[in-house]
Amino acid sequence: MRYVWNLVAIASIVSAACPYMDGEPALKGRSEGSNEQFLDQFTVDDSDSYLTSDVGGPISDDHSLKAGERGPTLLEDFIFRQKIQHFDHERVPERAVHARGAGAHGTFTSYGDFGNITAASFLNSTGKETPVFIRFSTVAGSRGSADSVRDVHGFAVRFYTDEGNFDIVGNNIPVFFIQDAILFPDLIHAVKPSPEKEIPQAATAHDSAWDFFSQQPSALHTLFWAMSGNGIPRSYRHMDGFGIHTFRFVTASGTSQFVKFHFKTKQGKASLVWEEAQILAGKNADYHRDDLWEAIESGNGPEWEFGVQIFDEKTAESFPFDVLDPTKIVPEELVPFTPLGLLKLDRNPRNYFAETEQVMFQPGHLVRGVDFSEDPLLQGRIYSYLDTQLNRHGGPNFEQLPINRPHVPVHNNNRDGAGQNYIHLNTAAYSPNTLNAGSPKQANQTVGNGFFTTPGRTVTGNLVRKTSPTFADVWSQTRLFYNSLIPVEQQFLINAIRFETAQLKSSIVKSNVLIQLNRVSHDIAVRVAAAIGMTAPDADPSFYNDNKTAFVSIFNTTLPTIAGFKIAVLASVSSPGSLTQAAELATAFAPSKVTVAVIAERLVPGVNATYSAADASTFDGVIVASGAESLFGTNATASTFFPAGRPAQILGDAYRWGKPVGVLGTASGVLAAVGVPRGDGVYVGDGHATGFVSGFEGGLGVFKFVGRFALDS
Ligand code: HDE
Repeated sequence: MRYVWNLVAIASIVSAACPYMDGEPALKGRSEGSNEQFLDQFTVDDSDSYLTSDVGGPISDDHSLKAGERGPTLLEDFIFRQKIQHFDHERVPERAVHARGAGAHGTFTSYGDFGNITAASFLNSTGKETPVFIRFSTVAGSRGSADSVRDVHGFAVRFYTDEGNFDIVGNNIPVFFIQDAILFPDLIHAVKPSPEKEIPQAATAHDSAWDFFSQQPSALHTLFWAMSGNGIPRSYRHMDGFGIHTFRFVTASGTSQFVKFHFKTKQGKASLVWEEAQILAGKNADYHRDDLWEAIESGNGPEWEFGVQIFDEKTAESFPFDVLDPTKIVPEELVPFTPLGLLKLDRNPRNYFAETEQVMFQPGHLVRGVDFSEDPLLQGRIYSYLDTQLNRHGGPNFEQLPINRPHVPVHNNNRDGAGQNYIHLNTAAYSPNTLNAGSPKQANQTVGNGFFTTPGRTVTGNLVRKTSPTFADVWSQTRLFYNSLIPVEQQFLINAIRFETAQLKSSIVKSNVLIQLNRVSHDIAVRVAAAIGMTAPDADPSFYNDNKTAFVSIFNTTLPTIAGFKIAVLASVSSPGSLTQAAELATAFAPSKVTVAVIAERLVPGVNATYSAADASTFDGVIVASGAESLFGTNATASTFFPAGRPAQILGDAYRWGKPVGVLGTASGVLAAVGVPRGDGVYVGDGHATGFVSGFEGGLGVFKFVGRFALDS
């Protein structure tokens, strides 16, 4: 038997767990290593080992202990009881929101020494590296729901800094639905499936959600972002992250400024279209999870530039909105983005449960140099995460789980509780004490590099249950967002609202929705009303503005990289030439890190997937190889290997969903057969792939050919 916790690992666990050992804490400086190195000490390697009981003795567990071969199982069978009991307790409560997600490890590298704006140590020198773990998620769906549902997406980042863990528990949308944390249960009850039927899963296309949105119009701005492409990103790699709330950066000497945290994707922002996203939810419910995993495994780990919008409190007073209101962005025209460093994900978790499921982020995981603002949504979150995590873990020691442990020693007087990992040696577990020479000592701004609240941060006021009047205008920025989209994005947004509201049963809710939409734009209200058999209210220009901001549109840019994209080459086993050409295409696309999946009737060497399994929604572009044309059009050979018309459907869907499509050599005739007109994003090549590939790569960078989508006239 070999239970592979090697001695070195055990020694480091002991020293990690015993922060009161003689001399320097053993883990000091470990944050310079990767998360992988840190987590190595907790891994279990079962290779070449015998099965053991939970307490280490070798056993066999493939039969229960019975009284006779046909007799009942005996109570004395501790092996049976241990195995079944552990299984019975395998699940922990899923997250109350953001249950569905995927995570990965990486590194943050600071661009410089930013001591002039923050005392945060992970930003105090050029090139300083800090391990990170990110978890992406959707909000409303259960743990097993599909990745490509329309939703706000979680973007939670943990920095394992050398002064403790710092979490930015953000989203991919820079604003939130409500302005006061006390409304969160109301929002989530309205959005989650109906209590009696538990329908629909992971969707807001139902009455209670829109009832809440129209009664609580602070929701409009976020709702508009969610109904736009931001609600259905191409992947986790293709979205930005935002801290949403205003926070403070504080320098070591105590001067502070407001900051908004941003993570800007280096892959470019990209979005699916709605029908594609819906079909994808059935064809590959794990699409985003897969994409992230594959990108990292193939060395194309995603990157984000981390930075802030930084401004002093006096400047904030000059803005026409309140920066404490989480339904507002600070347009980058008012305060530009200051880049601080680069975040790169480069390692997948080794155990989903231990790492991704057990990671517990908290807005209250702060480090020296960062402070809260008075945003009432943020204030409530500081409580909620700790509380819900106690429920998920069943006790207060979840911070000791490997994925949650800081990479620096923990010294405090918190003791005991279920699952206590540490063997505390200090018997004077209180402060002040003399019996342990006063340790652990209080640390603050001047002593011990301690966390400190911004000096001079003041609040005054009567006790009230009210929203600040400075939070009242919830329509102007919703319109600002809409104005800033290109026409096709506006159309997608309107179509999304049409799709959702057409499923509402209550005409009162529908007319309340129109009242609110009309306060954003009469045009939107009219266009939605037309789809749901209602009449829009009269225009109310007192609400309207023509302002625009850059940086919010998704569809008007070309992606800076296509690495990690996947294209399908449609081939046929009855045309060996088409398979050869598919293989040549795979080689030709390899330098740009685009993967080619060869699709054919059945699996033979060189074929990656069958027509019955493949779907356009899972590819970023589709090419028909020369020789595969017999599978298309009215004379297509019937096959028992795939549903009738599937090859043509893959090509046609790819075109309808705005993707680049291509045909080579004798396959060029399939365009007409499938009804795909020649035009932007349709690439026609000769029998060889030469010259064709670079054009197609350009098409992948365009990503969506927006001219193919209809606009309301
Ligand atoms: Fe959360 N949120 N939230 N939220 N949130 C949780 O904490 C909550 C809000 C966000 O990948 C829960 O550990 C309240 C805004 C993310 O593990 C819970 C309010 C933003 C994640 C909770 C908000 C977020 C959560 C459930 C209103 C963007 C997933 C499990 C005041 C800035 C983190 C958990 C992960 C998770 C409460 C609003 C982002 C219930 C009360 C605004 C990314 O505590």
